[in-house]
Amino acid sequence: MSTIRLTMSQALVKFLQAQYHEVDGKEIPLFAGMFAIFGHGNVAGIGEALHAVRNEFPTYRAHNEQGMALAATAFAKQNRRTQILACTTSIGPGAMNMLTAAGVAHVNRLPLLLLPGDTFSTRTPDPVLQQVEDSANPGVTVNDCFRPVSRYFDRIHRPEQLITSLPAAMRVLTDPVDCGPATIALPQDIQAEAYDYPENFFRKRVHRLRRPQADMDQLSEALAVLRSARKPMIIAGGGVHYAGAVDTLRAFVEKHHIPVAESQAGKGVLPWDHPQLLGSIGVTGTSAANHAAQEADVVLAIGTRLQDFTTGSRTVFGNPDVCIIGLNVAAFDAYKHESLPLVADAKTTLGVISQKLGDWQSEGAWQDSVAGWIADWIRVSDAILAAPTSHYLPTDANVIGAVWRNLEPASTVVCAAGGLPGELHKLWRPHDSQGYHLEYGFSCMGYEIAGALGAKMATPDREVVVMVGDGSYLMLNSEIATSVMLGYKLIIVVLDNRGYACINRLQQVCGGAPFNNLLEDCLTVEGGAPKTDFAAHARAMGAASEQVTTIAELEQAMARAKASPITYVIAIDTDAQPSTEEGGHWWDVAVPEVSVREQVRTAYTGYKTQKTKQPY
Ligand SMILES: Cc1ncc(C[n+]2csc(CCOP(=O)(O)OP(=O)(O)O)c2C)c(N)n1
Ligand SMILES: [Mg+2]
Repeated sequence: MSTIRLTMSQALVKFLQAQYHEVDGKEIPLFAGMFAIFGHGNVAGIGEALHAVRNEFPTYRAHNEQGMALAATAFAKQNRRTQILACTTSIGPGAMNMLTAAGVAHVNRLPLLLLPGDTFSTRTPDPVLQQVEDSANPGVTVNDCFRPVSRYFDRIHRPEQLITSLPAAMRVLTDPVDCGPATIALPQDIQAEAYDYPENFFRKRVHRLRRPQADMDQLSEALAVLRSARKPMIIAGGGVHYAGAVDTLRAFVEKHHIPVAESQAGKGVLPWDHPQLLGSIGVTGTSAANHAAQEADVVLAIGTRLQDFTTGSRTVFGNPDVCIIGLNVAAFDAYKHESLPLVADAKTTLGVISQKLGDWQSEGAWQDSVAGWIADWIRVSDAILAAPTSHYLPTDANVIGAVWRNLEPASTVVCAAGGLPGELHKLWRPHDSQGYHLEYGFSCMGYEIAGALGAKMATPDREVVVMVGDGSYLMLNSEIATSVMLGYKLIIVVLDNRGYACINRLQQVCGGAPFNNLLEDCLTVEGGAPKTDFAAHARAMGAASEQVTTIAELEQAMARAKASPITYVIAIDTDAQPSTEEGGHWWDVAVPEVSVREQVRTAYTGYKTQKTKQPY
């Protein structure tokens, strides 16, 4: 057996370079490079290995470990899990900064390879800088925090462990069911240790998407239910995108006339003006989708986790005899909500179902109702998105309308937290399947700008537009500097309503007093919190920027932003109070059972009434 003597770090990087993904018949590198913030615990080992291959395997220097790992997560989401950016950090705080991003990738089932440095395996110099000592368990390090948010976790105590560990990590990263973060903690002494690796370990490996076929019994049961359906609908989730089933779904609904509602992750499966598209469903749903859900007798839920926002905390379906068919590659999801499970790949299975259904279509009367609801919603949302005629403080919806009107079809909007995700879910109108990029599994503040960087790296030819609240911007904005440095141009629209407006609204719906959300309701020095100059802040990081006050000014600024070769930030003051009232659905947020506040007691009475609508 011929061998090659390499450090563990050199072997790791060489292995990553030998991984390929077959996508649409073409082989592309599985790893597009690595984000790295060096420090104690990775600069000497991994740092040296990355430098040696810097011309063929790019290393990207970010500004915040959470930011870079969020960018890597978004990169994988935007390219539909076909390519990955790995992330390496130093030990201690550098490693722990990636924890939140691991949670994001875990919830959203996105491939993310995390390579945090770790303390010495030999322990000879212990305790080292940044080592959290566990007095009872010397084997525990901060990297153990990654276990619950990783789909694969390992710590490399011997260089030869890579030979079994890395292929196992690749399985998780490329598997449609187990997909999520793989964390491989790398003690710094082992990173630098050499070993005679078999050459064969570095052979080219081509990964392909596994497409499990449906079980025959599950398939026949699902077909029987579908054929008996009078008022069927589909809920499309992110799995439709990840299975590459967008075209198949479109052909399916055009043939069988089944309307489609979308979860946050599913939005974009059909262009916004498709005649079968009901739009968003659930808490942030359109009136069309939620009407359909109230009446549907069969719901084909495809590639969705059926989280509470999608199902209105299990109350969006109004028909007591509704049957949900859970078409999902993950049995875990397919069996949720007492669904009839159909555990299989979405693309293949939709094709099979369509063939077996022949020319079966949903009932004409149902199709007519659906068409009416869709037309109503388009009329209503046209009015909401239209340019305002008076000069009041703009709303989120006004800004969304202006941004959308001024973009080319090949644009992607990115968002994650605040009031905007709900507004975008209802109102954004994607022209194609990559037009809408929402992280709403974790709804992680700070994902917006970092995630947009990752999305832009995945699809550099698209205009990537971030819509971000003042709260999320202030939480994590440092990857603006990375976007400028790397030449990945973003358009960032900051909606400054001076605080956590959506939580302020939620607080009051629950009977709470306005408290600690809007800056005016927070403890501050005399005179209140300072007004943040977002345009100046972004300029300080090298972006171009401007502040606008009206929607008309925003529309003009969008033209300058599109023409800008560098990241362009537009800040606009918005009204913290209104959100789109049309559409929407109840959401289960626990209200205090006893309180000195009358408003809370009233809210609790309403809450108890709503709770009775849940099945159990
Ligand atoms: C990391 C993180 N911390 C806290 C929250 C809870 N949270 C959700 S939205 C929000 C406020 C967001 O404020 P902003 O970005 O200004 O948007 P707005 O609500 O004003 O539209 C908070 C605190 C979260 N989703 N993520
Ligand atoms: Mg805000």
